[in-house]
Amino acid sequence: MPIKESELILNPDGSVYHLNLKPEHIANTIIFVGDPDRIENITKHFDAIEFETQKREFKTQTGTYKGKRISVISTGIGVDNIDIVLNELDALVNIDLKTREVKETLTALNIIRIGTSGSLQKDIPVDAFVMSTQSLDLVGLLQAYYIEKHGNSVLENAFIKHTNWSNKKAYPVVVNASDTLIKQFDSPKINKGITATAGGFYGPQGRVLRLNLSEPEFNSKLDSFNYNGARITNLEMETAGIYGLAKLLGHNAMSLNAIIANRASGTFSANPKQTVENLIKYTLDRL
Ligand code: R1P
Repeated sequence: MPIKESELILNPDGSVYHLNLKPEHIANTIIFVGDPDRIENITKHFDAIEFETQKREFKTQTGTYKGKRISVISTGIGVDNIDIVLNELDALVNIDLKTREVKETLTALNIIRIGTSGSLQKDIPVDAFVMSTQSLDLVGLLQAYYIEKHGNSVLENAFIKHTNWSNKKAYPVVVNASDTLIKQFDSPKINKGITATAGGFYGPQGRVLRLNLSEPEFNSKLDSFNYNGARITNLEMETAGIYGLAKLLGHNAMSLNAIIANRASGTFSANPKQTVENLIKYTLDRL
């Protein structure tokens, strides 16, 4: 059955609705960033750029780095955008946009996020890097999708017990990064841990400006969680959505975080741009 026009929306030129992309515009290796302005900081290292487009916060540049074809896409902020980006990228490779039928042979994309994030642990200071070996969905995006078996139920159960998780909140799903991409981007100088993905920047990450929190002790519950050495290293707003949807759709994903704030010590990087630049070079060196 062809997918209806209201469900898979295409622009008049045949590109997918939000990303403005056609299948020939993207590489199989894709770097995600949040901020559209971060794209040039990556592609300035490229041999050449062959294609560029932007609609809203979704900007794409595709080119080659040391001969390897790579697309860099900005996702904006939050897992609501990740839902759009992952579904539309998957449509570009796995749905025939002319017949609107799912292809018989599916393609797996390699997705690497280069993001900024706040550390929850004193020993992971500002300007450090964190590789998200797993991600914890605090938002509930994944609950819109049918999941036969959750990612890592032992960790999920341990987290629910440790935090005395209210069953009025979305179930906290834990999803693993791609083992292949973990190996490719690992090094002694990178920290590793569980990245928690929140549904907002202030209250949902325990920040208090003028509003009181419903659960003031939430961040200390996160940073004190430890299950056989597995601990929550950092908080941001996209990784669990990327890992969950990549897993469900059959893509490989891995997220690297430039730590620009340390929530445990209350500090912020003196030069966040340089930290992000360092992480970009770290990532490109291993591509
Ligand atoms: C919040 O300032 C934004 O920064 C972090 C968060 O996940 C959120 O998107 O990541 P990016 O710098 O990649 O956007």
